[in-house]
Amino acid sequence: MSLTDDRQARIDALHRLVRERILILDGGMGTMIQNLKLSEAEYRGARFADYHQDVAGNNDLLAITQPAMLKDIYKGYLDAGADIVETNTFNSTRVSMADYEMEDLVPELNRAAARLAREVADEYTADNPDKPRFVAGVLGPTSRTCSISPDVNDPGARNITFDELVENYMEALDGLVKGGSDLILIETVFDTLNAKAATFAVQTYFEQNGVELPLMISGTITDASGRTLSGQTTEAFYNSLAHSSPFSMGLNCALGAEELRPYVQEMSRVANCWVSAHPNAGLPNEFGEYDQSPEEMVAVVEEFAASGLVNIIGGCCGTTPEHIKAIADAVATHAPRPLPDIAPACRLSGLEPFNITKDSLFVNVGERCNVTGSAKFKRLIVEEDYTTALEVALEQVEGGAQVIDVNMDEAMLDSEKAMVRFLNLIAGEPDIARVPVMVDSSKWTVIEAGLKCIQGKPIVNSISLKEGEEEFIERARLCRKYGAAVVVMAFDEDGQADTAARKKEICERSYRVLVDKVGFPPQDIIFDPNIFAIATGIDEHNNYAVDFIEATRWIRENLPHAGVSGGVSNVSFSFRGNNPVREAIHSVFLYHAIKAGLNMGIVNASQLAVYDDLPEELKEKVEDVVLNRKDDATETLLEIAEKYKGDGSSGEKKEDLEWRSWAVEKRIEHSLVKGITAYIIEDTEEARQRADKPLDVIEGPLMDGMNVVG
Ligand code: THG
Repeated sequence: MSLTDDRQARIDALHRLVRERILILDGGMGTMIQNLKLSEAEYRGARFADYHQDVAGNNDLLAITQPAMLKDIYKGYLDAGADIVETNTFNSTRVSMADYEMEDLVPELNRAAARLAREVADEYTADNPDKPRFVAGVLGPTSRTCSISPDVNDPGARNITFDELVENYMEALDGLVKGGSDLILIETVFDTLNAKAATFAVQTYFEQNGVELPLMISGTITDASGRTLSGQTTEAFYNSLAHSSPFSMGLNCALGAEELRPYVQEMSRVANCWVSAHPNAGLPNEFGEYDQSPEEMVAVVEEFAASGLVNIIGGCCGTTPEHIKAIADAVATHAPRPLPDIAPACRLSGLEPFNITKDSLFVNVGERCNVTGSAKFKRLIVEEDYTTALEVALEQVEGGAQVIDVNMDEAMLDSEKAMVRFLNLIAGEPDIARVPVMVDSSKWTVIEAGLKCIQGKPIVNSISLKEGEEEFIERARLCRKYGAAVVVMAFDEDGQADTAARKKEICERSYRVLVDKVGFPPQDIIFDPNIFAIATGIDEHNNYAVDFIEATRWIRENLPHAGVSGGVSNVSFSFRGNNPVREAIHSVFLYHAIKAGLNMGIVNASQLAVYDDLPEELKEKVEDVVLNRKDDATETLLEIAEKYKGDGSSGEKKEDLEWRSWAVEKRIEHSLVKGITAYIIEDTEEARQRADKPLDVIEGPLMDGMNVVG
């Protein structure tokens, strides 16, 4: 398929016009149809007069049974000044049409709805070629949610899968495109995973058919919580979908313009594309009706334009041609929002955004939800004790993990199933789901199954050149389509890189393939130049940490915007059973690697020792090992290691309360560094008693403590 010349010309005009002025979207369709108070017979029309079930309320059916009525609504909006009309296809997907047993009508409904909008738009364009009118083919949210459980007793349950949604959207898209849509509008998104499936379908459809239409995405902030129904903030929502390179992102429905404003402002601040808003006519009254007048609405909406927040504006529920006319007239004199200058950064999300910018501190990725890295976690998953397994995730987030790694690679498990189950359960725990996930597996099928469960922007751990360039490219493309950042291992057809030279060579080659051939954004690439165990007794291993650190420095200096990560606990494997020494090795290793540019690491987040707190002797001997400074470094460390062993399990160390005898400032610092909350009230109160004013406590000991944490 290729676009006709006039459709391509319209798309070109759209790209030009959006820079010149604020574009006007039409207003409410559902509420306009409701106002017509159509009878069952009118919904049915002649064609479905004998249909076996009631169809009143199936608004999308009107594209077939009452096209003239829909055309009149469009004419109202086009007369009011709308540049873009939306197809009446909010529910024209198989899952939604199942309510009326009309699944098989889906192709026809989409095509008919788009054609109808096209006809009216073309009439207006023909009358006034200086004001071309556009048709946005609408993909609605469907009646199912891909990341929310329909069953209160089982938060991990789902009544639709990502693949089913992709199929639904592909079918609808075909009708929308063939019917003549100029743009695709994924709107009223209340579950971002549904929208990710829609963008996946859009991209697949474009690839398969050799077409490309501008894509608009519009989310819905459900209520005053400022979140989508599936729990994301506006910026998290943006981060989850930015990979689809949309023409615009914005918000619609649920709220009136006034309530929507803070979120439109947030979108305007973060979006590297045009911004749209189509709010409701206020909040519904006690009868569920919208009664905000055009004058009232325009007073708020004009300020959006005056403040430079929007590029495309229209209305949703309760808005009428009068509202749209008032809005179009009011915003005509205001300049459109210019595209902001947004620095490239790895912008991840869970329920909340997590941006890794050039000023970010080291990012802790929690390692404990790993069946090969934790005997306890493995037991919980094998025994299907997911409730306790979730606690492992929560403890890490509370202990400072900013991302959580999830790995289910274990021969005894159905890894795909365990990955899906665990990720679906996490999605229902806001205290865990607020952070992004790192999907860790050596099997691509497990990674892909995981990606289909994540509404945020995750990290894939990992891809590499191990199986050659072709497979690497294919997987990188898929990661991009699912909207994930990637960890790229320093691994190629000849094996894992161990020397600094091999690490650099493979990372550079990987970078060039990703950036030049795949078009992968470099800020979404995180290299892992392999952290191997040191002090193993094998001489060839002695320089592993140095090689890693050197490669890290080179990557950060030579491969712009890419990050570097690694599995930190690997480095100390040879001291298994002696946690204090392992933690000292991690601490020293991180101290030097972070200085060289390591900006992320898979770590035991709640057990990171502070470099400055290490006993001098231990620090020196560990440093000899990590930096490979002395031939007998390993032997010397082994000799002193026993002394520091303690009971070997620092995770369950008996509480040592010696620090309670310290000065109050030192106690507060200790609590902050260790994340101890038990004494914070009494300690800050003591500090307050000694201070002149309460603010001095914050600016004094609390900030001093935070600086040590930093
Ligand atoms: N790079 C990338 N991903 C990775 C690794 C890497 N994922 C897995 C691993 N390496 C990082 N995760 C861990 C997790 C736990 C341990 C080490 C690395 C670990 N566990 C203890 C042990 O095995 O002795 C604890 C065992 C227990 O509690 O039962 O050391 O390098 N991209």
